[in-house]
Amino acid sequence: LQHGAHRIGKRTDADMAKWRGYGLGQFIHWGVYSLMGGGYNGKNYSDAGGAAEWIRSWKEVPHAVYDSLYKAFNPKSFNPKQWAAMAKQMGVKYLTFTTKHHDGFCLWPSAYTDYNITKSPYKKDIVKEVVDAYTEAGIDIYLYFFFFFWNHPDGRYDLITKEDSIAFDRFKLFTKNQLTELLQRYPQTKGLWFDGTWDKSWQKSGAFSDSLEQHLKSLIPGLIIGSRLRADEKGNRHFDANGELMGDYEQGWERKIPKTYADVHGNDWDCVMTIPENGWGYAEKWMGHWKTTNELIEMTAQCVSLGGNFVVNFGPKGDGSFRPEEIKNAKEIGDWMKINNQAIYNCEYAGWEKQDWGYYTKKRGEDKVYMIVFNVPVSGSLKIKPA
Ligand code: FHN
Repeated sequence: LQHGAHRIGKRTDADMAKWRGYGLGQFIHWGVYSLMGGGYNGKNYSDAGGAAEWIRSWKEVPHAVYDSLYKAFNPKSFNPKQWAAMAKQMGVKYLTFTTKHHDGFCLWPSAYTDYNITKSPYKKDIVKEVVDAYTEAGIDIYLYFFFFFWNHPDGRYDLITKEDSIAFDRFKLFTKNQLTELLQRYPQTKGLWFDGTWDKSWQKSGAFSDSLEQHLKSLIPGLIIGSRLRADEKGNRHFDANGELMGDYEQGWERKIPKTYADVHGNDWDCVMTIPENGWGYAEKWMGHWKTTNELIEMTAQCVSLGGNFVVNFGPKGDGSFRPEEIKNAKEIGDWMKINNQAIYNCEYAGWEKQDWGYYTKKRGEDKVYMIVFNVPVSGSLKIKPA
């Protein structure tokens, strides 16, 4: 394969070693969709099973209404230092932040489209404010970037005609320019978290995705990019035609956690998780069951026990404030992490047989195994079965 995996096995450099030691991260989905809170005209998109950040695709919402939301985007309660302080107290080591989602609205002053933050009443560079505040708090920054989006004239779901390919070539150049711009404007960026690369047009762009990855890594040596960016020349994503991971870690675990260590095939990976059952942007009405703090802590332990990182998503409101449930979760997770973070940070799969009472984690590079106990047996005794 010319555009398959260029490395077999894990990265061994210091930047990636730091990434695999994070344990706990924060995802933030924030954009003009946050102004709608998942509802329109008294109805909730979540009642129709829709994720709040996808509300523009809901038949109830006229595109003209959605596409003018930016004119009202002026988050009076947005305080990036407070966001970073909440994340710091929670114990997260990295943030993945949406620079642009499916609607294409850029939270930074992009030179490549007018559909950006400078055209809103807020005007200021939100990406810079978030990057600076979190970097100052000692939390590493990963920028989320959605590839395909609804309102770009050169976007194509598939490449059927010659005209499609000519237009999509323009779209690919636009994409490369925006990504170059992001890394040049925010050189503190440790990695990029790509999304929206599932369309046929992208599956047919394996060579471009390969050259783009190499270009981006030339701008920031050590840059970390997961498996959602690349396609190989046969249209395979995440894993190439030889079954090898294309990317520095597997990005397939979204709202689900591997059952066993075998499920991760020895790769680095992270799990990104919503607090409600689905929905990443702010929704006034959350979908289904909302995870308790204990459930989120157990998921953190479960992911680290299988060698991955756990990333909890927060969806700030259009005014920049958080839901009380999210503030409570962050505080309580932080209280737990303050006491127990040694069993999370820089830990890995211990290789011992999993027991019902909870999870083992092992300190990387040391002969130290932690038992994170969630279910104390009636017998009161904890069975240990070292390998
Ligand atoms: O469609 C998006 C969704 O809105 C959200 O951004 C998640 C986050 O991982 N990714 C896509 C769904 O897989």
